[in-house]
Amino acid sequence: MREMRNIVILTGAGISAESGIDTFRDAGGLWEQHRVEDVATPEGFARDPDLVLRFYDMRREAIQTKQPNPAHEALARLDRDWGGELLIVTQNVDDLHERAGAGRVLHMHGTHLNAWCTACDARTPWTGPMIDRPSCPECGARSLRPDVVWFGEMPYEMDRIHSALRQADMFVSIGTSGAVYPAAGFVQEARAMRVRTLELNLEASQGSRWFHETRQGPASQLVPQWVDEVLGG
Ligand code: BJW
Repeated sequence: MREMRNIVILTGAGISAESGIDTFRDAGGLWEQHRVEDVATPEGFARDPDLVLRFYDMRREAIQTKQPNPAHEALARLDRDWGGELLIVTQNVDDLHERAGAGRVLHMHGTHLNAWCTACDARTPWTGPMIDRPSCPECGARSLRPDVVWFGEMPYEMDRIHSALRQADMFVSIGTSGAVYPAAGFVQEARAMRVRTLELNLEASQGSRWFHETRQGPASQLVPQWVDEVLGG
């Protein structure tokens, strides 16, 4: 096995589940309560913007009441203490990695806490509601939408992610179902470059068979254990 210097971590909704944030595809998850086509596509937004803005206003308000859990804290500790390269690629639109103290974080599906103006393309930090069509602080247009990536839209910073995967010695996937591309394909991309791969998830995911090693259990237990192993050498 090659020496481990560069680590790429992919996180999904499962890492925030124990902080009280709903996942998408688990029993009782967001997609049981809402139709994906209605709330997570540009077409749904064009059809019924009020429905979509209310859905995101509710979630934006909720995440601000949640706290990072031991899994976020362990990754923040890894970020602080790991001397090699590290990139935490999160599909999550919450800010719990950052609030736990992690700095090397990339939000490939955007963030709840930004507004994106479709008139002038500005991104502005945003914690309040959008349902009343507030003006863009940059250009004044009432054209704000949540700065999140919907189905059919291109995830953010894909070049940076591919480049990190090419240079990685280890790829670790935490709390994601492996149902959504391109993130679901990162493990195969890593395998093609002979990168060691590890999955930490509550249960078998759609992508489990691609990983060299899979461990099953809650992220709040598995992630601190794995970080201890890595930092302990
Ligand atoms: C725990 C736990 C605990 C629970 N501890 N674990 C056919 C084939 C291949 C691809 C496609 C296709 N048709 C269409 C596509 C592309 C499409 C896609 O993948 N569709 C699939 C449904 C098949 N992808 C896209 O459109 C993407 N863009 C794209 O491909 O661009 C290229 C392109 C563009 C234009 C033209 C041509 C090409 C964009 C995807 C955007 C996804 N957006 C969302 C919403 C973001 C905003 C929001 O939050 O509302 O992102 S959907 C939703 O799913 C969200 C998540 O980030 C994403 C992934 O979900 P995640 O994180 O995996 O959550 P869950 O709930 O699925 O899983 C949770 C897991 O945690 C479970 O496994 C649990 O067991 C586990 N767990 N508790 C540890 N305590």
